[in-house]
Amino acid sequence: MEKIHISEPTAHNLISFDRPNNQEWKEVFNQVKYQIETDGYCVIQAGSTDRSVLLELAKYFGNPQRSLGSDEWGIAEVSTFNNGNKNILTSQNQYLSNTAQEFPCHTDGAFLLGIAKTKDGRLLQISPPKLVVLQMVNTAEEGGASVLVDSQRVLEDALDWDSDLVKVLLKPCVAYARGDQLACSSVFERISSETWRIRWRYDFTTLVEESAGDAIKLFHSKYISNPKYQKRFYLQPGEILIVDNFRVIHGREAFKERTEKSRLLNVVWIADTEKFFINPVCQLKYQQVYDLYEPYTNAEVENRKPAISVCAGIQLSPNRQAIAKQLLCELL
Ligand SMILES: O=C(O)CCC(=O)C(=O)O
Ligand SMILES: [Fe+2]
Repeated sequence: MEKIHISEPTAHNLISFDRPNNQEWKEVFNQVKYQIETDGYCVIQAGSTDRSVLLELAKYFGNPQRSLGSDEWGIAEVSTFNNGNKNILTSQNQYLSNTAQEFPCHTDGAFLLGIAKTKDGRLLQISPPKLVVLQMVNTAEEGGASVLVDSQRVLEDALDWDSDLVKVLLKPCVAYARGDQLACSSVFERISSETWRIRWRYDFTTLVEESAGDAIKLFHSKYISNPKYQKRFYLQPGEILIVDNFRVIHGREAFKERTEKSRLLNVVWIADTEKFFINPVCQLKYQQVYDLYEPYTNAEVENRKPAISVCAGIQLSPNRQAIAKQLLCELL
């Protein structure tokens, strides 16, 4: 049995394990939790590209959330060969993940804000996943590096230098639209008294109020696409990247395929804490819109492991926290 260790600081936070026993799993997962809460992401060297390893690991962190592109377990394949969801979105080229083009930094599920009916008849809020777990199976011949931007660092600097810009980013002036999904939101949103989160895409799905267009462009050019905030690294086969989807935005560079096999990642979303809705006058009726969100309800999980609860989202230092709260008040 290999000893579990966190390697010397490399391009990324690498934690390795080799089929640990129960006690060691616990130790590994506490390290993983610590890394995600400190840096917003971590990379685990799993030594296997097996889907079962990904699912096994993902289940520790919460409920896998299905999506239009996933299977019943919540695994979505990211590859240029993936036409698993031969629906209208694929034919309209709405899935950047399944091309060899650059996929600009984004949070997954940015366009999600809805309600679905669960199997037991309850109304579940559908929103972006809390964690995104990506398992590299086959690398590209060239390119395809992962790109991460920690929006906590970005927000800290923007609060120090560009408070007028942050004010726009706290306003509900953006929308992300894809197919029949549309989420109207702010870029940064307060999710608890001390925690914030980002929702971000900057491509054909992004819509912004006319008056805020310049601010969003500035935010992208000065912060998100500034190399100072970007971490780039190549995931190796068997490595699993876990990203706090409320804090770290991720993307990948364009790539060139190998002739013999295409680049392939398996991706699992871990759902946010469940939130249910009721009809206060007890007159619940079927609504078509629930069906649109049904594909995003949680996967059924067998042999659930005790969950490791990771605190996701952006945490600010007390003085910046106070500035952000003040800016939010000024919007009202
Ligand atoms: O291809 C990658 O490395 C990442 C893909 C991705 O971010 C996505 O499919 O949402
Ligand atoms: Fe993604």
